[in-house]
Amino acid sequence: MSCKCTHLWNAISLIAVVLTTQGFCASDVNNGRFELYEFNEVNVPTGWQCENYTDVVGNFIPHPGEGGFANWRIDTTAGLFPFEGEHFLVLSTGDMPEQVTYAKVWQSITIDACDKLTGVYFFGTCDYRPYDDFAYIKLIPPPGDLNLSEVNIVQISIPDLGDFSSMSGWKRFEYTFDINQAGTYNLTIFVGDYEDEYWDSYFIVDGIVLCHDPPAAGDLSCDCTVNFQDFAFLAADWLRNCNNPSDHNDPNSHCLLGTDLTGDGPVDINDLQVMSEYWLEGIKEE
Ligand SMILES: [Ca+2]
Ligand SMILES: [Ca+2]
Ligand SMILES: [Ca+2]
Repeated sequence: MSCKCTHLWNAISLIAVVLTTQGFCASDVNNGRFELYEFNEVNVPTGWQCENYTDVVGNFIPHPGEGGFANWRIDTTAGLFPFEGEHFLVLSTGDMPEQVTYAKVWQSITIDACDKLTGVYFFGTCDYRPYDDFAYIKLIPPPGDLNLSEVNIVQISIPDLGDFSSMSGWKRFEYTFDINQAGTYNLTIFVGDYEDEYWDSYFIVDGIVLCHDPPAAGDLSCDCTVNFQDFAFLAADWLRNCNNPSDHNDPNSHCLLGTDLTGDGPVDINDLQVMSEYWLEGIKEE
């Protein structure tokens, strides 16, 4: 092989390594932050397969044709803003009587043991009980894969909130996988009508990442590490009591992100102690 060819071969090998590395990275959540979208009739999120009403927006205000949002806990005039970046995903069950009773997005992801899936969600409804519209985030094994079981990450429905009501803001979720759960799944985000086809419910998500070697606690901002961004959430809630409904449901609190790390109610020195134990642990995922 001539010298020139050797250089060429080395270059091809390098490209192969890069492609292999990128192939590995592709097993992470693709556009889980919903910053990329296709301009269309609605803004379909790049990297996800979609069915029915899906939208990528920078601000969300409920817009029912019927039903109402009298008991929503956010300021429905200002609406909801992104948890991170400039955009997030909105799924809706749809409104007037129609064939459509659900919306969903999904993509294939590969999980390793000890990975942590984290992100934030918001659920709000213009419907009422007992028409218990519901939403979930699940990992669903591909058809025919009998070795893996479904993994429930988030489940919520109208009885969790009350009629014509919503959460008070973004709520953080996290799920750490064990070795028996390692494998390839469809990461599925879904909202559905229950019993009838009337009136909107909305399921809204942002900031979904799969963390490798994550800190065990303290990452409130869903970026796989613990730093001043997380401390800012905790400091803003200082001496609140997240077991107190008025704090828990205050749109200005971050209790839903888990600022009460010890789970005893107050956000205090004990929570700061937990955060400091994991300070700067984890690798920031891009
Ligand atoms: Ca975002
Ligand atoms: Ca963080
Ligand atoms: Ca606490």
